[in-house]
Amino acid sequence: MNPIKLVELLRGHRIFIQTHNFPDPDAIASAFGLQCFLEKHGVESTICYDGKIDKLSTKKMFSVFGIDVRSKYEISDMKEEDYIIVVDAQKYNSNITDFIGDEIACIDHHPTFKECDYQYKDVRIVGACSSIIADYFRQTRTELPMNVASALAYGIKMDTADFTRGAFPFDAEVFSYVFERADIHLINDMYMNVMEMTDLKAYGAAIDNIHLKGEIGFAKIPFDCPDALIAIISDFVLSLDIVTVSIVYAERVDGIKFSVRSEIPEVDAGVVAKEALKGIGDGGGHRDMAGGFIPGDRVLGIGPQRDKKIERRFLDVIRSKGL
Ligand SMILES: [Mn+2]
Repeated sequence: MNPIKLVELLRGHRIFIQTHNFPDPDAIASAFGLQCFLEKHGVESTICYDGKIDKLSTKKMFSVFGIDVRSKYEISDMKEEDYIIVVDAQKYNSNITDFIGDEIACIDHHPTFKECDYQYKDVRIVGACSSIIADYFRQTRTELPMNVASALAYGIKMDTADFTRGAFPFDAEVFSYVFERADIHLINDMYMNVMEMTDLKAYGAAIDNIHLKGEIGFAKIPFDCPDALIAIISDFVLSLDIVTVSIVYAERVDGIKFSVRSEIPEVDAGVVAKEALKGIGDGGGHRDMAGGFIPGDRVLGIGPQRDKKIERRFLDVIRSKGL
């Protein structure tokens, strides 16, 4: 897609850039990069999201890179005719709130589950949404400020787990482009003092509760825990030498939240999450990383020995794939 077409489409309208709910570093960096790109071409925009930003590392991006984002409570004046550009997500996904404005554009790197007629659509299966935005600057030779280059570099690093997860040569190419223009101190700053005491408690609970079924590692966090942290703990369980698939879940007031990881080609984490939760909840995502949820009102319906039943569902699906 030609990003200049997007700029032309937006002129004369009020523009919102919306990330998925509970935005992660790639979502924030993509939105910030796009906002700067549009501004360089004379289009003002506001970054917005629903949900909470629970990770200290994500919040820290605001001060380190100088990013201004608005929660849904701060954009209550959005109107139907306002334009929304969805980044790092797609309309109709379960992880994004349908705001009143008109979703006319989508820039994302996830597979499409439900088609939507955007006027501008740039969905490429690459390692990070930040890579696509970085490419906009590269393609069009648009001036890329140092703080924006640094944020994009950080977004690419985080979403690809330093090029070890879902990364393509494209991600490395555009990374090299932004890294040349970045301030290494800003990027390094993002890696310091980002662990909170609550993170440590969740790690502790997961370590206490971890158990293995062959190469499959399960861990339950028996208390409220933000999405981003469950995901990090799932990565942590996967990092065990004997684990190739990890399933970590937290019991929250609103329901049970899952994070699934796979490092082997036979097991598609997205498919496993979807099939294992079929009928009691919802799940999906990438081959290597996925999420899922059982809403609170469905949790009671699972009945006694809930953990066993949940595990059984995952084991049955994974074993049917031949593991
Ligand atoms: Mn992403």
